[in-house]
Amino acid sequence: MAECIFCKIAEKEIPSNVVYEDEQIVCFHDLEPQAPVHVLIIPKKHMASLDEVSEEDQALLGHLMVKVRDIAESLGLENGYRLVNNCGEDGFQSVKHVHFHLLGKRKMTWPPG
Ligand code: IU
Repeated sequence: MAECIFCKIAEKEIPSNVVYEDEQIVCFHDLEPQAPVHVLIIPKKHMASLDEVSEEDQALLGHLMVKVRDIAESLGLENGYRLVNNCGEDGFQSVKHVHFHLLGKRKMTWPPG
């Protein structure tokens, strides 16, 4: 999608600090980290939010989920982590391209803000 900043990151039109990449997904460091480790995991395919995915995205999103453990391990998160998806206005989603925040290396609290 031409104006999507995360599509541009996925296509390397905008530089990012990439942690993991394969043919379907990219993981890169968040520009404004909210924890000692804070990366974003995105599908390369543009999808605006989890509210707008379709059945044909099932394998891609399943692939992304299965890779979370490997990415967390590569970042030294053996003590646990939090995986977050903000969806829509009430979910505080600011970038309209599906992304999962992977946060770690600090003790999280609940409920989230
Ligand atoms: P949100 O779930 O849409 O609210 O989070 C978007 C995140 O994307 C947020 O943590 C930003 O710091 C992050 N981000 C980034 O890492 N690089 C960018 O170019 C932009 C946002 I725009």
